[in-house]
Amino acid sequence: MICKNEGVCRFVAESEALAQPDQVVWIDGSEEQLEELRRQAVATGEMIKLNQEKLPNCYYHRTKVNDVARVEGRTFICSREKRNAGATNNWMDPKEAYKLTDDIIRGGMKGRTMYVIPFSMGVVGSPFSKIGIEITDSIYVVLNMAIMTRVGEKVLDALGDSDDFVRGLHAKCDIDEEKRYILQFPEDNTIRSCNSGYGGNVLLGKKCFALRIASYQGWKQGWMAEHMLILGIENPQGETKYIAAAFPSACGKTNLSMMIPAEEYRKKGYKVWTVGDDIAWIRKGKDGRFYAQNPEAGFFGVAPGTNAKSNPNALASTREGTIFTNVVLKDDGTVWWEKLDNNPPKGVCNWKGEPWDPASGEKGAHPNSRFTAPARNCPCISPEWENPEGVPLSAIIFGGRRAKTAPLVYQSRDWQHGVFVGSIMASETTAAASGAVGVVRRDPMAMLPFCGYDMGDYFQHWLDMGKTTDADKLPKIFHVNWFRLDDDGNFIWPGYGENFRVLEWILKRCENKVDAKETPIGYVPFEDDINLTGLDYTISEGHKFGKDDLHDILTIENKYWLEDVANIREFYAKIGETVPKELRNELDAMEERLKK
Ligand code: GTP
Ligand code: SPV
Ligand code: MN
Repeated sequence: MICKNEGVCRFVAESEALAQPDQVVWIDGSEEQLEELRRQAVATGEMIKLNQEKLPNCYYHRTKVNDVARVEGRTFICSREKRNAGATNNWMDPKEAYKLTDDIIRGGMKGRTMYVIPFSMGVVGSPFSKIGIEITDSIYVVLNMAIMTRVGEKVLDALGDSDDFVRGLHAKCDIDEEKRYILQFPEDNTIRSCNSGYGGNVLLGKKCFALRIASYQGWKQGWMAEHMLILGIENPQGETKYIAAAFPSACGKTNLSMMIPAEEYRKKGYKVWTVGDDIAWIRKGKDGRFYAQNPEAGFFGVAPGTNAKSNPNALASTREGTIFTNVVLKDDGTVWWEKLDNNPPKGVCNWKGEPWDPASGEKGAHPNSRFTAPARNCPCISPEWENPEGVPLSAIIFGGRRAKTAPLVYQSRDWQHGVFVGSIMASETTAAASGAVGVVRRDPMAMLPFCGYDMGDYFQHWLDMGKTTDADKLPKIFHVNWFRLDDDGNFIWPGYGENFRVLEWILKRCENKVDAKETPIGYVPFEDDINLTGLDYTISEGHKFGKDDLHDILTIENKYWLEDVANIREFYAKIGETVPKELRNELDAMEERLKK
């Protein structure tokens, strides 16, 4: 492969001079080259080839035990001015950041091969796609990037002699967590990542580019990069409406994007189509509506909990050409994780590669173990998923994991109030990032770890996108919570395919086909408007889900919400001066309504 792009050549030459690999290999995107890399990775033990009859072209990988999730504490926005990273991001001066990582990466690829991956976020050649070059010394990264993005020579052809590409440099170094850094330089279109080999830290097209860098680009260029799934809902008449939804990591995006509607709806002929499961790039179309595009080409999904009942489409997506990371490897060369089925394998190793006794109570698969599966494998992939224009959005849904407080669903009063609803999102932390699990934290628009600039400016950008659009063209904004718990810690709402009952209400609201109850926080369904026909769910022994439970999870407890108001004030104060006045007013107004 010959590189004709001066900027790319310079970036590769500089990276080579710094990291000093034994050789440089350009990823051309051919199956032969990828196959040769798989062979090498198997030879060194980096990957294990799985049972090729049961899981054709599937591989297994274990990360280092200290390297199993995103590291938010070691992730930095390196803008020239600290103010532009904002109070919710770690900030490092770019000069200092380059120097720091120069010193860590220098000579770090000695004895290793440096791979150069030209990749496209979005369909190659689409005017809305963006190109990156990821340099890495990890075959695992190359093979994952080849699933998650479009890679190879065709990307360089599409780039031509343009300088508009993201420069990503990843070096494994020694996987030393004390020297692990995930650095974004939004003003330089540059990413640096060292001392990790875990997904979100090293597949630089994903969170680092498609969210942190792209959110900054979107702010400057008038579009949005969001941590959202995109799905299409086809009704029995064959019309499809699209929805995007932002939930924090491990809060149900992949599941919702691939859901199979409850039996009641399937019978009638409703279908759900997946456009994307994690990231949406949203632009205003020629007709003034918002269009969402999935910049990725694969799913990097949470394995535990995925099964033939909860998410058969995700499971089907992983049956070919998939890489499994940190799950349990079985003797027959297949894989297992918690809740895949009720038969934990005996006499096998856990995700760490240590002998594991399922009866010990210890988990076999890491809670953040993942599959990397090609999107095209998904049985319900939308025929529109590679439409370069994206799909028009009828609704945007925000959601979090809240044991209490947030009701099953509510609708915002209008766009501005909807932005407020997104800005006050909160969720219990999960295993997708290192640190404590189950702590409620504010996570606006599910972007707390992914916004590449000041959070207040980001809110303003959301408001501006609305102000410059006709109100009737704007997606309606909702909030959902599938995760309300009873006093014994059981999920009250059945979730998964039954969430379709809520989606139905949302679409009806978008089409003005159903009334709603006004509450201090927004519009909540009248209980009779959530269809419970055919719902058969046992919350706990002897307690089936019924009308009373629906009543509970639709009830707004002013006491809890007033506690939340105090917490939101603190959060806004932390973000600082840049929180738009409109949102502060919304907060005051909500408090007033709650006190009445
Ligand atoms: P990231 O890939 O980290 O961004 O996660 P995600 O938002 O795609 O979450 P995912 O769909 O993988 O779900 C994470 C966990 O939430 C899994 O254990 C699911 O089983 C569980 N989950 C998803 N949807 C529901 C639901 O409707 N109800 C309940 N109770 N659990 C759910
Ligand atoms: C998330 O944590 O939101 C993920 C997984 O989607 S990672 O790619 O690791 O960020
Ligand atoms: Mn995610």
